[in-house]
Amino acid sequence: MAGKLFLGNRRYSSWSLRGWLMVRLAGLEVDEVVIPMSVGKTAAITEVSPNGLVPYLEHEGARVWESLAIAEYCAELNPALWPAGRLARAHARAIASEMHAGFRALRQAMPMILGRTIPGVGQNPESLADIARITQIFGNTRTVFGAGGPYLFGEVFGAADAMFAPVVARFLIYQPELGPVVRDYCAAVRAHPLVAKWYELAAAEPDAWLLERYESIA
Ligand SMILES: N[C@@H](CCC(=O)N[C@@H](CS)C(=O)NCC(=O)O)C(=O)O
Repeated sequence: MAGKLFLGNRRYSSWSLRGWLMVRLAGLEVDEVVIPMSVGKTAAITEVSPNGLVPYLEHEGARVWESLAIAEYCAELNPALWPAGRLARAHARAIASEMHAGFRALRQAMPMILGRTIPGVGQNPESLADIARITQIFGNTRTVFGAGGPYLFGEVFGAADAMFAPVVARFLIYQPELGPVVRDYCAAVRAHPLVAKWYELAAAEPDAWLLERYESIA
């Protein structure tokens, strides 16, 4: 193997899902090291990762942390992670950056807990404002760039889709009111073979990794 990809456990680690999708889309041959997360800082993550966070990638001498940097590294090896046209590529980078930098209210109110369905939980004015902006992004991107396939930029599931995959997971868990375009996009992302594989691996994680803090949300 050409390196290692450090991840948090799949049930909860939304940023790890992004990094893992990038690495798998680029076809990097790396060992996966899954670290069960604690509430607060996880000592085993702090020990291995330069910024104390996962995902963290070591590949052929490169050390890459931050999911967006992992996306760019992977796109150097497989340029199809970003769409081909200049305008589409600019838009993809803009929405991926907006995701990386923002939507804190949504992320805090609706943590990713794969395998749960808790409709209506987590809705407050701030999280609903984030959802409104995200659905605007999905709708606008699909309309302008999405012809020819079910993903944001059409046929190819790329880095922008990977950045938003954990948001799709949250929409499926918390089921806020969504229009048909967004519902169809969510279904397409959930059905993507890599996303399906992540859910499968999450479901196989040991019960000892469950955290009361998340599991008690109802
Ligand atoms: N900005 C970072 C965020 C990464 C992040 O917050 N990861 C969480 C897990 S989803 C983490 O490592 N938390 C620290 C811990 O659990 O100790 C990125 O884009 O990769």
